[in-house]
Amino acid sequence: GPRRARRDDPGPPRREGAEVNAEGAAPFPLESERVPAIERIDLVLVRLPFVHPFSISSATWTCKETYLLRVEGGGVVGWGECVADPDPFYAPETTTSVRHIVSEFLLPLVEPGLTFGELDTRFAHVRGNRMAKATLENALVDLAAKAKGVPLHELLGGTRKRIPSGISLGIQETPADLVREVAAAVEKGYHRVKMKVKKGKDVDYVAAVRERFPDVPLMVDANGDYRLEDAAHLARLDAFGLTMIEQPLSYSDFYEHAALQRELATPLCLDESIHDLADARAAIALGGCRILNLKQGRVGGLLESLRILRHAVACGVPVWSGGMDETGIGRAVNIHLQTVEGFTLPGDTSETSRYFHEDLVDPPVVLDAEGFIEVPEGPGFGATVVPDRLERLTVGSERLR
Ligand code: OSB
Ligand code: MG
Repeated sequence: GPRRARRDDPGPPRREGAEVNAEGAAPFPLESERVPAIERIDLVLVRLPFVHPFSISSATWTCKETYLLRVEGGGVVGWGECVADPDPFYAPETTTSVRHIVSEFLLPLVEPGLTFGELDTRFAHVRGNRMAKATLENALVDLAAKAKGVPLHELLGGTRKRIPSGISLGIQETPADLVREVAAAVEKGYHRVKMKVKKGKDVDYVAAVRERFPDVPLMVDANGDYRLEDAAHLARLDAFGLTMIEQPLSYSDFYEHAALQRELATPLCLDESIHDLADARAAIALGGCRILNLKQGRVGGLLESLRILRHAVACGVPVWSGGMDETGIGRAVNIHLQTVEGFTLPGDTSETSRYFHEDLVDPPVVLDAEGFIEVPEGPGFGATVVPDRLERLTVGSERLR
């Protein structure tokens, strides 16, 4: 018969002896890296206009507005990009809540010399707020990598030299507009196309794309626009050979996704429902998450991402990296993470030129002739923040320490 993936929960990987972390599992190398000395910390609010407005079922964004956390120490500068938006239309956290949580609750927990494992334990006292945690963790991990003079992926144990690129297309005015966008993406060499859908802009749009591109790896993302009562309608998508349906139901639900999955042949993928390892374990065990969209900026950063990745791999659940329309800083972090074994599907990491005329960093992310992105080999996240661009795109900044 067909090979059946293991989706039952194997529990935390138990080990004996000295090489065991707080969960009783094999420690990740990142857990024993140390937070370097820090001389100065700044929070910088940036705003970058998008090349085109980006629409999902619950929001339209015309620019990327977010915080960058800048940490300076030992003659190097680490950067962390926040994935929260100014609004709570994708996730409950906002740029303002991130500023509050980072400055009032997380920063006071940071001490040079702590390991990232110890820092993570301290951060656990602050509930949720995983985007805030990722912002700070990313900046400190970047600083640690730069202090050692190694690329970020080295601290993660990543080995791939290039990663396959996928694209996420926003909701379009008409099916014809969407087909034009898909044609351009296929021409560019993207390894798979994701299209945003919502009620009333779904089956006809998918049908139009499939008619023109019968074989392109294709998926949809609803950002929670449907209800369980829409199961029969969503089952119409089974005819189109989609690789997955991402987040059809609520951002706060696992149970109904599991019920919906029983009505559909197409695998369901969860995005905004998954905030941490416990969520991933519950969603997978319930049967509502056959594929996992892992956004490191949404789950508290790189260490929690490695835990989620390990668990999903143990359950036979394919993982891919989502994106949050990041600037070159967050985009680079996502690229480094995707060098780790277990990312078996192309991510939502696209070329810089798709998002911005001008990014904060150099060099931009570009696709090679086969639709892959080369992994930067410089220290830390591996690109350079260009001072005059940063100055032009900054709308405010404050010194935190
Ligand atoms: O749901 O994956 C999503 C962008 C912003 C908020 C939510 C999502 C997205 C994307 C775009 O799909 C991913 C990217 O191109 O970075
Ligand atoms: Mg999504």
